[in-house]
Amino acid sequence: MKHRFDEIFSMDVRHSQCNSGIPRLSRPLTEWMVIPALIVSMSFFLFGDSVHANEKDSGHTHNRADKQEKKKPKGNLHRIEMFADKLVEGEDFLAYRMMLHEVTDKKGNTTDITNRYSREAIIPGPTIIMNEGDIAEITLFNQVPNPDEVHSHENVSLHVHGVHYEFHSDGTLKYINLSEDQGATLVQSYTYRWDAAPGTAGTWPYHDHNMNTHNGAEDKGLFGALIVNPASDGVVSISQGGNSISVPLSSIKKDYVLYILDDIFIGTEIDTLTGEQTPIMVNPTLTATSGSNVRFHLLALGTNLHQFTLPGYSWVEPGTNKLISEKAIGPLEKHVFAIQASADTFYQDATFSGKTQRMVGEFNVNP
Ligand SMILES: [Cu+2]
Repeated sequence: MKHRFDEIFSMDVRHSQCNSGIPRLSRPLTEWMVIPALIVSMSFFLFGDSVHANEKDSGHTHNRADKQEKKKPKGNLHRIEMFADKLVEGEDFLAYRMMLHEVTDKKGNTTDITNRYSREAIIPGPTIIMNEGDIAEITLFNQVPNPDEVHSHENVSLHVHGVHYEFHSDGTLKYINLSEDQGATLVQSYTYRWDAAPGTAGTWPYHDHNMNTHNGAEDKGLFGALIVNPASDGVVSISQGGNSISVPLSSIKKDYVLYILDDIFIGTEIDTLTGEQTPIMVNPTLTATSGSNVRFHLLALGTNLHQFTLPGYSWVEPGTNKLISEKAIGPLEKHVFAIQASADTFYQDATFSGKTQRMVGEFNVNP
């Protein structure tokens, strides 16, 4: 089934429940953005002021990276440069593009892993993979052409869920955080520091929170995923012969990042051995080798409720030993699970609207 790119974002993916703009101040995010607004705004007044109290502003206010505490990572340091760009084939779509990703370990050895990523701007954006204990310094450049013609606000940003960061790395506008615009302009990049502190393992979305509106141009394609793997000796649960068993994280051969929009799946397939990331676009065919362990990362945007199924397979409900073969996923929810690939099937949204809109893709298992 072919899809024109401009069909992709026919629905509203406004991220209205996102409590962004909340200075989280290294507080772990344990729930998906459901902190009552009152507590949130109170915490801003309590903590927001203290952050700025000892700040002597030199007048240079845009790239605040220099003001952020340069905490040494327990694990690796990731130095990342990304562009926010126009999608090559899309009329009015925007997308993130990876320019540089270097990883420096504790011994000071640096590896350039930029070639793992697509050279183009892609939707979803590059999947950033860290381990618990790692820190990422991500500099974002604004390459969106003619912003005044298309967009009412010229800043573009990165706002992430799940990991820790200081106030300056929230990626929101002054309109929300009452202090500063935390995004890249056409002439000034902006650097964010993400701390994958202990307890932040999981799969998290990141997205723009500046362009078009104070909620950002997420509905134009500016979103992606961050995977934080457990620090060491990580295990994942898979079902085998009707039981839940633990297998080492290192046995996972493929990661599938699947964003569920209102009427399509769109994603990236990652070969965990080489790290290579392949954009797989709309309702993609996923591939696996028979007998290998593979992991699904489902992230929902939009406003619809979905019922994810993978006929012939069951998997472990996260945090339990229970096996399930379908999962209801609502807006802004996520679901991560692993299986052992054994037979061809398909994945789909089994709700009525998911079926009528043919939200289905193949899962091909090769010998
Ligand atoms: Cu958000």
